[in-house]
Amino acid sequence: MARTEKQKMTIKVHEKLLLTGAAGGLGKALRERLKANCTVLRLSDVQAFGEAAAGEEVVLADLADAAAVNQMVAGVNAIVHLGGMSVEGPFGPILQANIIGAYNLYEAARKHGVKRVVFASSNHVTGFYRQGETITADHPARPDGLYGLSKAFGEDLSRFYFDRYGIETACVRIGSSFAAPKDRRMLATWLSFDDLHRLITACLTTPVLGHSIIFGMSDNAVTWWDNSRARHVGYRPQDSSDIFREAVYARTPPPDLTDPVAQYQGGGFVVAGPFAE
Ligand code: NAI
Ligand code: 15L
Repeated sequence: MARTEKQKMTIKVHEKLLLTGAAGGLGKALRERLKANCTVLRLSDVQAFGEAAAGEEVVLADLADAAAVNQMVAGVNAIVHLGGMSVEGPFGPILQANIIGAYNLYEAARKHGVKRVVFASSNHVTGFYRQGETITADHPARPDGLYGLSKAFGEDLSRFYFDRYGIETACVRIGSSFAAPKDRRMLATWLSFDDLHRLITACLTTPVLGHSIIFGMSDNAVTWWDNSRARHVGYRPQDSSDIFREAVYARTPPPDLTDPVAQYQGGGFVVAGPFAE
């Protein structure tokens, strides 16, 4: 009998799941949703975010602190890694949280025998492709800043840990995951919270994940990304930005096509910085 998407979202293949970045926007959106994917959800962040509820554990850890990350990972079966700097900024914090932090996370996964990771990469790994282009996971990275570069490092790092140690990773190049698209660009890049959860569930449950790069987007009519290289993941988006199109057009001016912000997929990130350290 064919499984429905709703049934599929309730499959628990992991006893204990670690969610990093739990205090952030997406961490908060996923906290309740991910309880369906495990028996115990371990939540972690560098900032305090309250007590553990039933079925939860809370472990505060700075990703840049290898010993703390090692403890954070001990005893989990899989990791959804959202923690880190999530926008363009000075190199110091990006280096600590996203580059050293990613290394610490994969070293801890290796030591503790964790075999599957969902890594929150970003569309800013390929932000310097033009908005009129459609790219696949096979297109070379064209990061649009230090933040995008740090995510490209995370993707390469995870590929190394797959090739060398067999740790499977889905690098989810999240587009724009918010309650609703904020501007015209996000009509192409939007990923609903429910589709994000569907995508993570697919990555956690597909029999063979390997090392996969997948663009994190809903079923938007306008898109710059082709996910055909990731069919084995089994992600079927069920939301679309299309229902927001009219309202977004009504409240935003037409794009200035001479402006790099409107020319490139990364939008405002392609002109952000440099920042003082
Ligand atoms: P956010 O900035 O709201 O949350 C990130 C969390 O990481 C924060 O709670 C922060 O305290 C934590 N963090 C930062 N440095 C840390 C460190 N050194 N150690 C431990 N924790 C640390 O970001 P958001 O929107 O929730 O995004 C989550 C992840 O998804 C990020 O990795 C981001 O780069 C990625 N992403 C998000 C997109 C979106 O549209 N929301 C788009 C593309 C990627
Ligand atoms: C990202 O990588 C950021 O984490 C998020 O805050 C958004 O700005 C998103 O990209 C985007 O490109 O809209």
